[in-house]
Amino acid sequence: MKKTFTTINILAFLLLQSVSLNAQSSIHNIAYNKDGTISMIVFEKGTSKNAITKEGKSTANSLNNLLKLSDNIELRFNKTTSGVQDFITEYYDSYINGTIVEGGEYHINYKGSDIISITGRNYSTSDIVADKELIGESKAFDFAKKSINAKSYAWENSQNLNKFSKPKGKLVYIPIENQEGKVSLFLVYKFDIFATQPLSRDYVYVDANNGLILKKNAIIKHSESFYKKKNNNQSKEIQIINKASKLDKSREIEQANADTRYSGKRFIETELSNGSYILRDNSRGVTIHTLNANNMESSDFVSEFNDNDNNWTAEEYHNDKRDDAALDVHWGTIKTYDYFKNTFNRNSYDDKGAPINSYVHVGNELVNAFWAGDFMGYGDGNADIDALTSLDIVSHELGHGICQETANLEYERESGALNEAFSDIWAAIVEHTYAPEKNAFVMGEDIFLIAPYFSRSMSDPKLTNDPDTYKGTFWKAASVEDGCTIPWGSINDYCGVHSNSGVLNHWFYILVNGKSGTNDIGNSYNITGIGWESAEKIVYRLETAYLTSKSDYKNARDFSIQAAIDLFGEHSTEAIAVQNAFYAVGIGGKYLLFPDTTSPTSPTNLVAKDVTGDAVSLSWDSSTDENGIWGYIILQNGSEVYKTQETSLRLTGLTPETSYDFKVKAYDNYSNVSSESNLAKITTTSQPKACLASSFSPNFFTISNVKIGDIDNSSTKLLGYEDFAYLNTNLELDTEYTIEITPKAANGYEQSPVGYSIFLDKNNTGDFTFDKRIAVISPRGSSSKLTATFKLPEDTILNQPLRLRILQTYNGITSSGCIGYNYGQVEDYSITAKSKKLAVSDLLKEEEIKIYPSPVKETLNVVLKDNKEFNYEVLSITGGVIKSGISKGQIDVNYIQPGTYILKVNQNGKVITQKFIKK
Ligand SMILES: [Ca+2]
Ligand SMILES: [Ca+2]
Ligand SMILES: [Ca+2]
Ligand SMILES: [Ca+2]
Ligand SMILES: [Zn+2]
Repeated sequence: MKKTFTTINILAFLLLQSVSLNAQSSIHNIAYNKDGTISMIVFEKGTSKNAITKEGKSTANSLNNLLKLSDNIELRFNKTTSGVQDFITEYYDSYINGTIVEGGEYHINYKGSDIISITGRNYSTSDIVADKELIGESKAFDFAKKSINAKSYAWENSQNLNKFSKPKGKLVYIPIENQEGKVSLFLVYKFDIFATQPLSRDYVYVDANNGLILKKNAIIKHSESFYKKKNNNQSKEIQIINKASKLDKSREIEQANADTRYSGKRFIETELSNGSYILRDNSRGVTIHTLNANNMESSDFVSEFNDNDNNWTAEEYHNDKRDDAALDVHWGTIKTYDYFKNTFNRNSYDDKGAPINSYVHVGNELVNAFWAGDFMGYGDGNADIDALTSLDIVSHELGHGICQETANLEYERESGALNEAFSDIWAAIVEHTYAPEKNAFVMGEDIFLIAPYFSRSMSDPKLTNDPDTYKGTFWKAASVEDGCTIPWGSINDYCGVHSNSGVLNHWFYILVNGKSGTNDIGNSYNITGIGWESAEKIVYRLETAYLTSKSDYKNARDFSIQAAIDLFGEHSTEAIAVQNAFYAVGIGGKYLLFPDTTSPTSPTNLVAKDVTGDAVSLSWDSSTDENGIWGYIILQNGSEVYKTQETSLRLTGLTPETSYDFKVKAYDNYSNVSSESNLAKITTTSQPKACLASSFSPNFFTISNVKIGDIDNSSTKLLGYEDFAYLNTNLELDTEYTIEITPKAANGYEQSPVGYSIFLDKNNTGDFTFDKRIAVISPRGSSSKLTATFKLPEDTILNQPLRLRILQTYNGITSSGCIGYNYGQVEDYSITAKSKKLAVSDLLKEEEIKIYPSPVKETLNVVLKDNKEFNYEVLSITGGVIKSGISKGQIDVNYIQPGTYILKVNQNGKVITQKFIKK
């Protein structure tokens, strides 16, 4: 299923052809993203960083060569971070013509003067679909603000101490997923929109071309999924403005006793201020400050928690307001800070000593806690769930801050699930370190007063309906192809981030603790854990040195094995355990002591169908292998033409009226190839290859059903172009037809104007010029069925399948059927034109003809008044010609299947049709 990166030296060799001599001799191995681009290069041990850098500075040119980037992608140095030991990581960003490409980051890892590895992701200029700035920043801002639709915003609030000014839009490129493994770059304005009523903070991405909201990326990250917990109401008013405290070393620091709500008696550091003690700690070289948001009851709503004698007792604070929750937050924040400082010498979440401010009593019975970009907020909970301030929740939230400043995993889809998992993993580690009596491998056990008495389990994610196997039971749709179109917090939990995190959570549990069992995809395993200390080092290195914002589970697997190798050596117990624990959660092959040299079984039941002039659909039954299947190779007339990890595909680019042979082979996880499948043969039709047309971002609008003639076709895929040209209907000239189109819009886009242009390739040449447009539907909302009427053009070629193309386009119609554009979908069908119906005067009168018998078995008798020859056709009920010829009165129907037929008689230009039944 997945390829291990330790066994791909052949590919590494191919890559060397284009790399400078220095780097050539020094590449150890390479790993790939699902789309085939390079995700990681690992260098031979002892490779000097001068192999790709010059006097300490990376030369962009050599990086471009190594990573196979196109010339107009410029890698710019962003920052350096230091890890444990003498590891150093440099972060780079991609730019195209001076504009940053979000998600196009690379990390280069060094140890002393040696280069270890490069990881990252490439989006190339060939992916750009829209790079025109047409709307201007201020209009873009209006669209962004409208999309949030809040009552008030941080920059409008007089309390904000000038911290938030009206957000400025930044022009950036962002990749948008179209279908699995395929993305397009869009030029957008990016705004940081911080709403205070109701609370939300997102990066909002507005298409610079037309103002459509392409994407939101949550800056505020919650401990709980909104859609999972029913009784959670985010719409209540919340106002929080971070009043950041400045570090003032002159202040006096006191150690105090705190009777925490969930962790018993603990020591905290406080500060004497105006005669009483407050929850502010300046003793660590950063300010850790815990404040009271007062459920928004006071007008100056943020205040200090105060105590007169610095003995914060349960008698004083274990009250109905749950004030002691603040002591858990303060203590938990201090301990999380200490953990990262003591273990990794990390100074606050940003490693630059940023103050850590927390607000308790946020909202009214808010059943959530959150990280908001530079502070944290905690709700009081309700009757079922206590205040969300337990140690694991506090360290979870601060964990989001660390992720934000390092891997910065995008909070959606698989990267968002990794982001959530890192927070849970840090929560487990901090809890294990400072409160070993708690259950480190479950989240929220201190606060859940109702079953199952916790929110997530890392040892058994299935207890809360979360997956423990990649794409196994309870896996939530994460990709567009899987059905999660647009990531949306309240609708789909940003495509399953709080649920799919279960897979990495369970990986970490197995890595620490060990486990034996069989996962949802049938991998059986028996793993000895490596313990907390080694596991946490690997996790830290994975997050801070290797992962980038768009990384997915495959990347996490490949990179963490390398992180373990960096720390503990190749073939070390730790590196093997990392690989095997990923195998246990369904990602990649297991570590093998002796290489796998056995081929998979060959694929069976290869079927080729839905043939047009240039395309065919292939499907087959999957192969098996003791160590798992990586993918399949398609052979066309004996040559390899395509690779896929699926068991079906639509193959295009064929030549009309040509015979083809297809076969399929399987690869295992270790590059062993199976023998060939059965042969599937086809001959393509006469329809020529058509000009290209596609929407690049069908996430927003698609065509979900088309009815025309006998065709009634529903489709659900989010592809920019769907080829249904293998579906044909007969239409007659000079007859009015109705085409009915049912559109589908993503949530929130139902009212957006979408138009339709319908083209017919009436002379079968494969293009769709303006004169071939036969109908349009002007732009309108996408919530109901739409119709257009048309007649076939007089000069339409008769009696052969002709391509009919429907283009669904956002905010307009199109004069050409051969275009690529942003939003909507293109679908092709076929029609066969038939000669027009004759006028009544041209028809034979009924008394002029007699047909018998009906039902008929062998010979149909036709008696015409004038007893001469006539042309006839026997038609199926759908209009297909079964038989035709010239007769004087008798037609042999002996070999026709039983059923109802139409006899069409033409005598001297006069035509009549009559039904008959064949028994
Ligand atoms: Ca006291
Ligand atoms: Ca816990
Ligand atoms: Ca094998
Ligand atoms: Ca469709
Ligand atoms: Zn979270």
